[in-house]
Amino acid sequence: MSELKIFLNGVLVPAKEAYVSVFDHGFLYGDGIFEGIRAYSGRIFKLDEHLDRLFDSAKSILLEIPYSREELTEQVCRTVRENELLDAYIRLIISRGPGDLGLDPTKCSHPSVIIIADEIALYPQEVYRRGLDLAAVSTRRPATDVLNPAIKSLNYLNNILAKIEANLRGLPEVVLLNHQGYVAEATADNIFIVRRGQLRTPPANAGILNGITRQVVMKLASELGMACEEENITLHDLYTADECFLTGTAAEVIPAVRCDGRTIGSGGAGPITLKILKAFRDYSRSTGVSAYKSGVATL
Ligand code: PXG
Repeated sequence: MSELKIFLNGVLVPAKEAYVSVFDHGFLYGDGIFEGIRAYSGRIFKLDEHLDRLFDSAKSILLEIPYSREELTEQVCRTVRENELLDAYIRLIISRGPGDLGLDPTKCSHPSVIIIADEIALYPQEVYRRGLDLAAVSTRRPATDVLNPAIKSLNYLNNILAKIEANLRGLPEVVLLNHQGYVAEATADNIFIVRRGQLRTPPANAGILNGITRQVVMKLASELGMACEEENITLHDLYTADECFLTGTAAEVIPAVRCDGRTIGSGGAGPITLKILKAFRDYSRSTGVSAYKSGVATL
């Protein structure tokens, strides 16, 4: 494949020339925000919802995105198009931009805007049949009044610390509790359990990122006639659930069959999980903003 082109502050540049300054506060302090978005067959899934969350994250950290929603939509499409991608993972990043060596964000007058569209690395298909083995780790999600996980910021050290625990245990994913000790989410995925036919997921304010996949799954479940409660989940609830699955842009809907040595339900991908996974796959491949129908980029 030809070299990737990266959108960098208004220009598509070859990947080997796509650099930001060492004074960028995204690099110095993790001061910035991002979205991870997926395209299926050239159509960008839930782009509006991702842009809603991006603009909310920006507002929360008092970062002014130097493009309108319409311009960002067009530039995301253009980046996919120019790289001739159909199934893609898109990373949209807005950092505070270059400043000085102090923390003060007002010294950064030009946010850096980056769009990377590339092929996507997926979990092997057999994991969707066999299911994940999880563990609850000691790293907690920060309390919403400390660093709200609802902000999709470039500061992912909390999640990375949990990922390090996962790596040390040889596990692909782990569960983080929130500051109250309830189950919050995985390192880059939300969590659902099923008990007696009912779905349950932690509430959006329980110290989680309110995932777009999570929201789609809740809607699909209700359309399938399944109730989904947003309610606190304890580790006991997780261990004794009939089924468990994780949701996220990359993973979609992935079964989890063990946690901390406890077998969840039958120990295999459960029937409700598989029904939701199928509904999600059908839906995600039948909707989205076409990257190939947009007009000429106008920046
Ligand atoms: N929780 C966290 C902490 C996340 O970062 C999700 C849940 C799921 O949200 P969506 O909107 O995708 O359903 C995320 C997002 C990757 C990667 O490379 C994925 C995320 C974040 C960073 C990297 O797979 N997931």
